Amino acid sequence: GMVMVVGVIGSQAFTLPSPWGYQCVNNTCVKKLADGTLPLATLNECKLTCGKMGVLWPQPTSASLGSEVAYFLPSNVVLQPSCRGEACSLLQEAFAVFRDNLERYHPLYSNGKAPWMQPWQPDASAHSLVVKVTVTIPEVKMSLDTQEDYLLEVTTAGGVTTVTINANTFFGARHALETLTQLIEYQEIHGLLMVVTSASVRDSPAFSYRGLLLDTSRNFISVAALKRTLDAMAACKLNTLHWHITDTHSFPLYLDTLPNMVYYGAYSSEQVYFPADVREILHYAKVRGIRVLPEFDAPAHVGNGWQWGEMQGLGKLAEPWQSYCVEPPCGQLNLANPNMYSVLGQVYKEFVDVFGPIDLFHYGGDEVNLNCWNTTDEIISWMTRNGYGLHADAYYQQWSIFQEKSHKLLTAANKGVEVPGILWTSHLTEAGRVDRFLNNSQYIIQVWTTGHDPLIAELLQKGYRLIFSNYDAWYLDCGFGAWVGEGNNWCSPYSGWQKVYDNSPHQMALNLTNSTYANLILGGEAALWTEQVDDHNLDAKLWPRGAALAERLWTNPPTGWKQAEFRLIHHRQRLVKRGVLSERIQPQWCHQNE
Ligand code: CP6
Repeated sequence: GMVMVVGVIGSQAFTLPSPWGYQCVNNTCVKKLADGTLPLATLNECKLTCGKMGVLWPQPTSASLGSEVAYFLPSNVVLQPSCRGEACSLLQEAFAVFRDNLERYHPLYSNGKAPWMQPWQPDASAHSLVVKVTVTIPEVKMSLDTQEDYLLEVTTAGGVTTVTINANTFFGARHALETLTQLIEYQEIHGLLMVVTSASVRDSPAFSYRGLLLDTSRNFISVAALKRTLDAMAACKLNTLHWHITDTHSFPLYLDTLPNMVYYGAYSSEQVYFPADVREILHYAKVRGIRVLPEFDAPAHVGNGWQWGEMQGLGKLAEPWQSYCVEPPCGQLNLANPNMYSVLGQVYKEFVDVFGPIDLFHYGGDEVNLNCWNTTDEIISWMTRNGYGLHADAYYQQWSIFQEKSHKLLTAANKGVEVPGILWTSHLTEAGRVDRFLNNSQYIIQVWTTGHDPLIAELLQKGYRLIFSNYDAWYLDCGFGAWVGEGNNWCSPYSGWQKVYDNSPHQMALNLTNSTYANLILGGEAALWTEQVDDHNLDAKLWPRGAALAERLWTNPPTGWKQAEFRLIHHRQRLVKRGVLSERIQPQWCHQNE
């Protein structure tokens, strides 16, 4: 094709093909080669960013953006904080993350300076960005009542663009920095970053619980991959990483006083989270506005890790496994083992030591299979000896007592401080049974089962708070049985990002969420069960679908996926720039031609 010589680096001439030479001027790509100096882009490359300032995700409550931009370098950004206590130190850290993200958007930092790039214009590169942040509350604790709202104003005068952020909490301020990141783009014309010169954003989330579940038992997920997940969650203002840390398959958490758990339960000595790893993850998450919610799933979904000494005799490895559990290997805690509760209490103590002090805990409590208990001789004779009977409800009653005891043990482990516990929907929470088997509306119920209309109405009437994770919309894995070789060989249900986006907690709560019940709907969570996932495909499973969830839970717009598609395509590029291997949504052509 036709080429022309456009410049020299050192002694080496380089050439660019002639279609290059586009610049973004007034939000349009125009060909500009007149003066023979460059920056240059192809038309396609120019279109990637031109006219795309202020594409926000999740969409704020209200935003008005000016149409002018100012140019600056990442090094010309300063923070002017007004805060007290822990909020101040975290703000400094969050600001460093913000700066780091800007640098990732800038090719000088990621790729080195492109040879054809124009020298920075001193006036433009000297333009500075002053970020004034006011946080009123000094304490930094993410709870279900944490105020995450913020105000963000951008004004420009005399070569200085001033960003004013006001928030009650560190978390609100951090979200504002995330929004600010989205008011900044890299502009090839100058090799500088550009920021909108005027903006006003008022923002607060529709739901206080906006979660992602990650299972690290079926397959191990590395600390690096967990951090990458937190980076992406932060970009989307998701605030809860629900860590389904253990299950029947493996026990990857090292407990100081119960090292047998990983000796028997970890897949390998490499696939272990040590307390220092957990603390690092907790802090990394906090700086990014995320609470890490630990789950210790029991009395079902236990197994590997518990086979030692006094804990032997749990579970049921009889065949066919389908008679004893939903997924092999089967395992449930042995209610008749006198050592079980003392070990369980110690497990809670260790969880609280590394995660604590905790203010929210997930007990699991799903998918108990009575056959596992009522075919185990030791348990049958214990039931008989104690006069409990052997009918199904007698076993449910013992499970219910197990749950009550678990709650007491956890409270004791948490130095007597009682915290709300989350339970999956199960036989204990069923319509018409919840009074008998649970009867404590302090529990928060995570609804993963669907099609139980009477259940949701009853739970709301009885004052239970709910988190929605309906498997037909918000499970990010492959659904029932896809991992069992002899079972399904299809991936169903599979939710595309559009389906994730178009479902809402209000719909999932059967639109019962009028003024009476609205405050009982805490939010929602997408679940990634990892039977078929590890570090290598984690990002593609989570993103961009996790981003679709995030806008549903933060903004809860009345509109559907079609209206969101263009913005999501753009937001996906931001995730990629943060090192997240998100799936693509459309050919790049679609990104350019909006
Ligand atoms: N593991 C645990 C699972 C599931 C649940 N709990 C699950 C159930 C059905 C589907 C996908 C996942 N693998 N501990 C249910 C809450 Cl379709």
